[in-house]
Amino acid sequence: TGSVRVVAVDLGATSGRVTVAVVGPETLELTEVHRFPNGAVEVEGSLHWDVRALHREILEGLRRAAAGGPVDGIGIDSWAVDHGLLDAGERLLGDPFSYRDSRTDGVAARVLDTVDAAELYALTGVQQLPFNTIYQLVAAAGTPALEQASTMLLLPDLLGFWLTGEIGAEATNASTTGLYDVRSRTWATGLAERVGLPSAILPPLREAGDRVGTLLPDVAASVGLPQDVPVVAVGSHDTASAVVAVPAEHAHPAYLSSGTWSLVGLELDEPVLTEAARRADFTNEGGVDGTVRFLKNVMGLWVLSEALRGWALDGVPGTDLPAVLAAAAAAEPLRTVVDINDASLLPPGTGPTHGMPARLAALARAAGEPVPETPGQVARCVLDSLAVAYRRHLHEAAGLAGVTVDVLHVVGGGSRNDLLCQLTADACGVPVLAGPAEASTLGNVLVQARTLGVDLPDLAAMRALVRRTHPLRRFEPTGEASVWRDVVQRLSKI
Ligand code: LFR
Repeated sequence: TGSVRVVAVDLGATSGRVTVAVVGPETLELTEVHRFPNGAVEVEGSLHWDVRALHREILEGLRRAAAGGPVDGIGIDSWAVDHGLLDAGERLLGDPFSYRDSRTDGVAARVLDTVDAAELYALTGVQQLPFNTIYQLVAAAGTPALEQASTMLLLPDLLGFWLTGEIGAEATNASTTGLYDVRSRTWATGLAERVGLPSAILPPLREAGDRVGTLLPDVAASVGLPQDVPVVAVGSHDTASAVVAVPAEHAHPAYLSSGTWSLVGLELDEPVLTEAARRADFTNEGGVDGTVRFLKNVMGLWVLSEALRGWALDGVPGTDLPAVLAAAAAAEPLRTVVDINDASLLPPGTGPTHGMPARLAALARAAGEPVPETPGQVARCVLDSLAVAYRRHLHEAAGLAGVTVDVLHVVGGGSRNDLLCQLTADACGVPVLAGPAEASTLGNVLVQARTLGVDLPDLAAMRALVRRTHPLRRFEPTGEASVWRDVVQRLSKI
């Protein structure tokens, strides 16, 4: 096959995108055909995703893609861990919860009373995040939804099911659930049963690159595509797809996938399941082609975007993103540094006590740091604190895996943020190669193209194509490395 025309659906926590891509051995062209806002919806005190609205937007995107020419394949990726439950008749039982919902508070601690943390890590290799699917499902114990559930589908698999009628779980995303055996690459069914979950709800696994199925007749008719268009399983965890498109030249690249979350780490061949890795709370998520994404979840640009949302609601002048970033660039460097991974920053919130600026002020006060007052100071505090976290975790990852890092690839929307890229280079003490911004979509279409017969045999070939077609921007480290060393120390005393 020379080249193919495929559709990528890439769903993020704040927006979704449908993109048409022409992919060939020397071609990688993207055209975004549909973009729509997304966000968790609060219903009776709980945070949910409106997955039926997402389905409708996917259909709209497919319609627009179909209007522009033939479609050879469709792939879906989204954020991880969240899921829907289907009953025996394959109907969705309630609206899927958002991972930022508070119902999982305290659940991990309860599970860790039953299963030893070291044993859990040896089996699953994942970071302790309160919203890991295992904890979400344990939180649902005794609810009608879980009692009636016959299948659990992660969100990209649920949306793919609505296109094809096929049930399954793509492995990169399954690896984030905390119910997946990182070494055998199968569901950890014994673990599920031990924590009181019905392991029968875990659907058959599929690998990125497998064909999911073809379009259901009514779906095909409604979007104007033939029924035989295949839906291809891509790295359905958005971070897995983003890592596919890291334009690295060498094995074991260091990357920062920068968006709502900042995922900082390395691509490895084998998981690192040592006690040191567990204590450092690193995750070993599954990558495309059997690779391991050895990384740390950092709270990310979520903190800034949630602050921006609050300022907009309060009508604070001069707080659009460009204005706030300009003010941050002009603000005093490293004035306030906080632990950006503090659990208090996870839930959404606005207003004088629950807003991000108020929560950052509370962290600053507790740490004896000056409280950020202006929007520019708040944004600078977030960016400086992110950069400090990247430094720390990049060094940890390199040490734990025994890998030397001489360049850091920054991909995802955050790679467009010049100030953050420069601070990242300064903090980490290595050059930053920024781009591509649309990494998840690129990884999605590259894997589809290979399945459909395009000559892109492995990750190296896919990355070489990204390098040939997407210019990167380079940020050299500036300033004194000792400054950042001292800040890491200042932070670790807190
Ligand atoms: C990024 C991401 C992270 C995952 C978080 C929650 O979009 O997928 O990798 O930990 O969202 O699902």
